[in-house]
Amino acid sequence: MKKFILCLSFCSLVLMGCTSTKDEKKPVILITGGTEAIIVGDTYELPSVFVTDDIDQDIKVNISGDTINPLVAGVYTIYYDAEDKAGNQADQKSYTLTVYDYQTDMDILNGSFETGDLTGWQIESINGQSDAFHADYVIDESNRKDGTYFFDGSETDDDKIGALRSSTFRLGGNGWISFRLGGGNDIETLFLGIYRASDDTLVTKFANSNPQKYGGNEFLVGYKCDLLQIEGMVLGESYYIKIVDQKLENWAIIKIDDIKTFHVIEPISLTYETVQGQS
Ligand SMILES: [Ca+2]
Ligand SMILES: [Ca+2]
Ligand SMILES: [Ca+2]
Repeated sequence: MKKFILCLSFCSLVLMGCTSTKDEKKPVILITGGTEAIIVGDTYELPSVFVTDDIDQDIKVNISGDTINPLVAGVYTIYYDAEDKAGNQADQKSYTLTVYDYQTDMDILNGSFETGDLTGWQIESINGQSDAFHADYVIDESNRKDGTYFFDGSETDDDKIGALRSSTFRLGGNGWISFRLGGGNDIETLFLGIYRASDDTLVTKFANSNPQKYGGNEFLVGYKCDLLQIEGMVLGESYYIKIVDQKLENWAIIKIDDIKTFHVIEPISLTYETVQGQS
């Protein structure tokens, strides 16, 4: 009798073993890295692709989708599939590379003031005055700047007014803009405006909305905005930037640096905080 019981236990163990070796779990595909976006002609890296499975080793990855041509602008997507020996299919993964066209007129001239003067910029008058802006106010003092130089309106007095107009740019890339502003915060009288070139209409504007971020108005603060989320801003259309100072007292100056109107990936949040434009 004892032998019979032992045999039953052994047989059921074998049966349980058989059941647990049946492969019902699908493999898992992991992709890491890979360049997100480039300019036509740039190099890029494909992502690393790994497959893991509960039972099978060395599962092959099947690759399908687009053939990337970094010399032709476009959105390229590659798909990754895998199957274990039992026929379980992994969830499909994909990788997308966007190749952007770039022309020099997609960015403004001297947006970081690295010429050390106002090359590429035009001083304009407001009510016959333009004293808020002068090439001498492009300085190389210490600040939270980009490169060596930035424009510092505090080189003159609060009660000076005027405007500074950039070269025209054609909106391209992923549509993001980034810039650094310091000085006063007043969206009505002291701002960075974006104007449509065809009719000189103010489309959107930004103030130094977080002037205390680094402990005082004197420090430049980085901002970024997805212009394609703003009504009236479309890829391919031409715009220009105008820095306007109509403010007369109480931190009535503006500091500017690092204006970039062409990006292929979103500017990093560590340096540039996201802001919404105001109309
Ligand atoms: Ca499996
Ligand atoms: Ca600069
Ligand atoms: Ca002023």
